Amino acid sequence: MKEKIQELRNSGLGKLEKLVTTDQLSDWHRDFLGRKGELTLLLKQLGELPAEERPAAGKEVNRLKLELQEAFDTNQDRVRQQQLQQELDSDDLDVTLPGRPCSPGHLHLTTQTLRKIYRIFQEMGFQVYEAPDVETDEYNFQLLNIPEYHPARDMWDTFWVNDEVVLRTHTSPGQIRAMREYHPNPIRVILPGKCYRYEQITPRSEHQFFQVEGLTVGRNIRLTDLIGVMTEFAKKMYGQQRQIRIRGSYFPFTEPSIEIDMSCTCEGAGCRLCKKTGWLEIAGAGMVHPVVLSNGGYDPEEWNGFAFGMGVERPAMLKHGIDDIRYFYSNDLRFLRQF
Ligand code: FA5
Repeated sequence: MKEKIQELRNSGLGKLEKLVTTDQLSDWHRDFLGRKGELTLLLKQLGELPAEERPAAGKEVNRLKLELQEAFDTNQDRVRQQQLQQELDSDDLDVTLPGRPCSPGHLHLTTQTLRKIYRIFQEMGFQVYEAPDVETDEYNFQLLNIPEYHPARDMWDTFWVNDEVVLRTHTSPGQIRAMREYHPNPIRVILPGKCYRYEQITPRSEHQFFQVEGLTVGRNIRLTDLIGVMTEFAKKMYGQQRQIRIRGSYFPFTEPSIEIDMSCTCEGAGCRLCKKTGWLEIAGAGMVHPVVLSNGGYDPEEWNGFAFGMGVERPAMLKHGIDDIRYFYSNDLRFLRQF
């Protein structure tokens, strides 16, 4: 047995020193140390030895195994170094040249704005609720108190997928989905998401843009709660000096309906942004219409709530003085890198 061990040692180490490629190394490993390799064969032969010789021989075989493994590791380093050196010698690669700096990416301005909006509303106890981009006519219009042939449908130019399916024109259909899911509990959520409108693209209007909807449902919620929430939002988003102004408006899914304006940074002096009015529109809003509440499963005699909906790109434009919404979707790095 001793001779066999010595023979294997000599042949293994001898062959190993002559290897020059990593492929040859793995063949060697398979032949000597692999599951069906020479060493395994030797281990199996131990069983045939007389019992008194087995422990000593076993020790020897194990020592050989360690020796071969160590020699393999050393030769593997040697072969890798040699291969690297060969590649360096044969290539025009100059490893002393400084590398090209790689610029890390960062979040898109829309995402940054959305995250800021989430944070502000989360501080006021709102959860984020996500609803689908592709909606049915029923959710996008009918359940929001906009029946077929209702003139209010003209307020939203719609991309129709087929007679019943649309790309949502606003985040308001999420109100119904949230109500049906949360019923019969009170609700305080914001619903962010992309909306689509079959619209002429202009510096202020895109055919895809983000909105953030807000919805509360509870008992004894008042219009002043809505005004309080929007005032808090405007101050946290745009600065403590900002004030809120309310104008009457019309949305089929709120009653009464209002538009919320925020005081402009020019503080009434009049500037291009506010078209010299001193006020900027930030959201449409109102008290949830009783029909919408009952479509969501809530008894309007017992429950009420408020809802609001605002754009995301337009507020970001106001904040950063951006004069064209098309920059948001044009992937121009010169624009994106500024934020
Ligand atoms: C609505 O979409 C209502 N669903 C808002 C609402 C919700 C009212 C809940 C009451 C209760 P409106 O069409 O005004 O309203 O759109 C809301 C905001 O979306 C606008 O103020 C604007 O910031 C943004 N927006 C609308 N159309 C575009 C567009 N084409 N491009 C960019 N932003 C747009």
